[in-house]
Amino acid sequence: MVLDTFGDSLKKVFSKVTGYSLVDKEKVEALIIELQRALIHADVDIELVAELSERIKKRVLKKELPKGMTMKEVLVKGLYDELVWFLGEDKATIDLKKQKILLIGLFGAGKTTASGKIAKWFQTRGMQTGMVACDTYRPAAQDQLEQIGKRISAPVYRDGKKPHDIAKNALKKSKEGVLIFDSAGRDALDKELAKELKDLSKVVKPDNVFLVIPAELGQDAGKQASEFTKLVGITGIIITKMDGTAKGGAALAACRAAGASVKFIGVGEKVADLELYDPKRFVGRLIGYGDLEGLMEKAKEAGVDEDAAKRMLEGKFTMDDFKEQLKSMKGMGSMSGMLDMLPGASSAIKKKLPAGFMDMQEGKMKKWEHAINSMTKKEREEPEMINSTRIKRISSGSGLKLDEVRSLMKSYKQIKKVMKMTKGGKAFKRGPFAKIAKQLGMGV
Ligand SMILES: Nc1nc2c(ncn2[C@@H]2O[C@H](COP(=O)(O)OP(=O)(O)OP(=O)(O)O)[C@@H](O)[C@H]2O)c(=O)[nH]1
Ligand SMILES: [Mg+2]
Repeated sequence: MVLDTFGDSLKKVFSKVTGYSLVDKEKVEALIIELQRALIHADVDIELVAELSERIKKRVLKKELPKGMTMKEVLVKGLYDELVWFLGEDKATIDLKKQKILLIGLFGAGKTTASGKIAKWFQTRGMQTGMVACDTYRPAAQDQLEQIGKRISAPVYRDGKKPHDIAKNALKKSKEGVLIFDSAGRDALDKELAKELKDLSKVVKPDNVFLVIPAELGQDAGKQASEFTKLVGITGIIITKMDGTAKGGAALAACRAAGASVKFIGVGEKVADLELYDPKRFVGRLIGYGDLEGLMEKAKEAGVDEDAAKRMLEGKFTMDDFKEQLKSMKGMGSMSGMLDMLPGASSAIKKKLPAGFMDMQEGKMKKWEHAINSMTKKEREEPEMINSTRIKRISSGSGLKLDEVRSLMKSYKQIKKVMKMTKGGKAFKRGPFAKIAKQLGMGV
């Protein structure tokens, strides 16, 4: 299936990984292949894709996992962090001080539009801003800038014949703290354009030279960034038209790889459609999560408690494990998730579960949790010791009827039996359960 956008395919990769119960080496490798496909489809340079894959593998497939983290959590965090790194790592910053900004780039990149957007950006941060129309190459260019100036109430300077004359006059006349110089484009960075920009730069002495690149350039953005850096020098990049292409991610990654920092992204045609570039925010938006915390929560929800899985494999199933299962069932059937990992669980074993267990009502679950909380530590660890006297005490301690505590005990025993059925059986030698056992260092 061909996916429409980079974001859609990344969302698919992340929703797959957050949905996993347990993660093993094979799953990590399969997932990286899927990510590679998504990146290459979005025009990311193959070498960069390989580099990113290696970084993720190195981080996730380590012998020792960070303390307190499951492999799945390491994978989710690793994917997120490495993608952020891939797309630029740090949030861009722009000093809110008096400055001259020169915008350069090829034909139609979005320079004139970006001039207005940046002017607006500084205005909304309380700074007076003017624009200078240095594009004498395209006939209507100065009128275009003047119209934008009118819309945002910013003066536009255009007196003079040659670009550097216009710049000189503007520098004499203007009083605004921030001056933005719009320059002419060409089909390519030829000698003529390079000379024009150098001359302009000599007069303006800009604090910032921003190269404007349209996102649809994809991986070629990197080449352009290097070329301009070499011939005229830049202090940052503005990637425009991020709203209209799936190649924006590729353009961002290519710029980072070329050592250039992306300062702004243009996300529409209007003057307000400009954002200071923040890779974390960008990745968050691509994968549909505001932040890493939200993503990790989601990953935990569908995950399996590896300690509990280990105890299950050892045939142990305490009242605390039972309580954990009850809790996670509230979130969305992790009990069935766990049982799904047991071969044959779907039919034979599930039939042996207490009636209605898989879709137990919240009210009953809460009551059972209260009852378990009323048990002593020893009772929770060895529920077999709970006799009728203890049941009476638990009942009065938790406010449950005697019958309700008895039904809890009955369900617990039935489930424990199911857990035991898997131990020593075929389940251990083949199928996904065996894989989990191996991953937990308990291979048989
Ligand atoms: N969708 C979208 N369109 C944009 C964006 N930025 C610019 N455009 C459009 O791209 C076209 C070219 O923009 P300009 O600002 O004129 O580009 P330029 O680099 O000044 O072009 P030249 O002066 O001819 O070299 C215009 O139609 C803009 O409306 C953006 O972020 N999103
Ligand atoms: Mg222009």
